[in-house]
Amino acid sequence: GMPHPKSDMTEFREVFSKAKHVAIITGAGVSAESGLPTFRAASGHWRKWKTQDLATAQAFSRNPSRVWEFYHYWRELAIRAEPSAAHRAIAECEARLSKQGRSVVIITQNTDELHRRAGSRHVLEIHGNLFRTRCLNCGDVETNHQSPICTALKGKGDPDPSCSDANIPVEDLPRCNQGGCDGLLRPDVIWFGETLDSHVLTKVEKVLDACDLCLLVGTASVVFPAALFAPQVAARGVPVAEFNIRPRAATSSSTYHFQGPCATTLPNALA
Ligand code: BJW
Ligand code: ZN
Repeated sequence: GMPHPKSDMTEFREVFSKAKHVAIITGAGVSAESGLPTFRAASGHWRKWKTQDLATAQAFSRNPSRVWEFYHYWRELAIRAEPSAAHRAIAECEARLSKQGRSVVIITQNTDELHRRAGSRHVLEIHGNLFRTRCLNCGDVETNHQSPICTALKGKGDPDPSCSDANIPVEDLPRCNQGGCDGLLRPDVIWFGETLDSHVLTKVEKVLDACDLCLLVGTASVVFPAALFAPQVAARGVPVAEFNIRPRAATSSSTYHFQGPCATTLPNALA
């Protein structure tokens, strides 16, 4: 069977000190200590729905107002949040290693921009970005940090299960302002059933193929294709170090597992 992952920090730091190309795969757990709820925890529910009920094109076409309320809530949370000690440790590690001719690339499933705001330079956002919109009519993609993104969403998006839908008329939801298009905008994130951007995936493949150390931070590793990235690296015999509050999984392909909040474990590991 699979060997159990080790939790030997001294040995990890030895491996880390020799690594030239570090790939860091992150998930919602890295933003948990910035106050953003993770997806698969009880706190990850919005009203009476799970992410799987809201983060789909079907949900959006059935009820764009509800889905926009959900994303408005997320955007407001993310705008107010500050990068955690985990984001900062990753950014400082990249800055330090790059001066030594070593590379760090962050492959994040998060859409909250907190890695960039912490100062990380090489970030591949595989599930898109909360602060970009895409027009359903003309396909135009825009960066948008306006909050609220439209007047009708002001004060909406309360996650409490007792809250009812705002039922915003579709013409009052975010609309495209490209030369008279006026198409309905959607958040430029990757929903279930949608394929990841092939240009981003090509870059991810290069990073995974080139890395000689991989960190897996704060992700449940249940969403595909991201769940395959660390096992793919491990299959080449490259060490994978997992940082998660949950206990190590018997099925884990990681070489190292450091249990605990990553805002505590990472700064120590990457110092
Ligand atoms: C801490 C911590 C602390 C907490 N310190 N740790 C069956 C088999 C294979 C595939 C499929 C299947 N059925 C369906 C699929 C496909 C589907 C999929 O994988 N579904 C699974 C649920 C089974 N995947 C897709 O649809 C993807 N596309 C695709 O596959 O295209 C090809 C295709 C097309 C058509 C049909 C089939 C295939 C696209 C997936 C897009 C996911 N998008 C979301 C929403 C993004 C927008 C938004 O932000 O709203 O991305 S879903 C959501 O999950 C979000 C996240 O990025 C993603 C990953 O979650 P993450 O980061 O792992 O968070 P959590 O909450 O799950 O875990 C947090 C972890 O942190 C936990 O482990 C905690 O313990 C830990 N933690 N605090 C350290 N302080
Ligand atoms: Zn348009």
